[in-house]
Amino acid sequence: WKFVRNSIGLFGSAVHEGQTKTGTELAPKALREGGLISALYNLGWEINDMGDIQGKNHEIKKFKSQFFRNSQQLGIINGEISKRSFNIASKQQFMLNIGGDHSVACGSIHGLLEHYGDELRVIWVDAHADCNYELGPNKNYHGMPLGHLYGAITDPIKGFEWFKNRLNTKNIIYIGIRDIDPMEREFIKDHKIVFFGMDEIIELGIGQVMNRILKLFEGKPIHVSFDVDSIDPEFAHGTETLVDGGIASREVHYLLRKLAASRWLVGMDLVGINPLLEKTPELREQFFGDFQQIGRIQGTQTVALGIELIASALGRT
Ligand code: 5AB
Ligand code: MN
Ligand code: MN
Ligand code: MN
Repeated sequence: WKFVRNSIGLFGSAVHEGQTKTGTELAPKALREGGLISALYNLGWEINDMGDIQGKNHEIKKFKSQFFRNSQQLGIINGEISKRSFNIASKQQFMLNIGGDHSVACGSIHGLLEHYGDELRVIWVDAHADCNYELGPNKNYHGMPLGHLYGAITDPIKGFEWFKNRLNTKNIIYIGIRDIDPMEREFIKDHKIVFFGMDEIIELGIGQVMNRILKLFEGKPIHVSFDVDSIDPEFAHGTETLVDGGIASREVHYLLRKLAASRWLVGMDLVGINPLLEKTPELREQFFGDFQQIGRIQGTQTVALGIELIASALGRT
């Protein structure tokens, strides 16, 4: 693989349909208005901005035979994401997918698998394992994209007719997980999936964790799927599934800088930011969708942190 890249293929996945709260669909706009593009430009990247995929444009009024909540709609959206991700990878560009909830990682990873095949390695940074199947506990697809990519969901799902690539469980490593459902726990154990939970991060230190990961994935194209709920709520509270006892902000920056320095990083999802959850109900009501106002007033810390994290992953030292 030719790892030297000078341009980024970027798109937003304005999607909240993988769970029940609205707000994650506003994150691409918030990150753009917060200065994402100029931050990347200042790092010397050429940027091919493809704009945002709007979940709501695919609204299908009647969900007759849905497998999980909004399954048909998520199938159509992820099909589009997969196509974009594949095209970006084919052009030797860095694939940057701005979510949205974590349901959008199905498409981005599927598209990268199309190009890199079994060589692709995935680092999943998250408080959760996101590998439920058979509906999981909540029927929410944001907790299932990996279950789907691992091939554990075998039912054909309307909207997902394009879905064919599988992610080998040997080719993924989890970092930061600390809230796992029984079905996921069994699956991870049965498939001996490598993970560094919070205990391992504390015991080994993030430096040793990254050494081990980079040794295991040496010379392979790596994609990082980054859910902001991996971070301790102290630093990132604008997300819907807060789990206490998470990774510190300085440690996730280090993790991403290490990946950037390896030069093997070929893609990133940044998911889970919900700008509305940082606001008081009154402010949310008053300034719904108006990020310039919201940004001026208060509390876009998680959006700002998101921009910083992407910069770390894209070579800021
Ligand atoms: B996230 C839970 N495991 O399946 C489920 O935020 C939570 O993308 C999933 O990591 C969290 O509903 C999904 C309980
Ligand atoms: Mn997740
Ligand atoms: Mn999560
Ligand atoms: Mn979450």
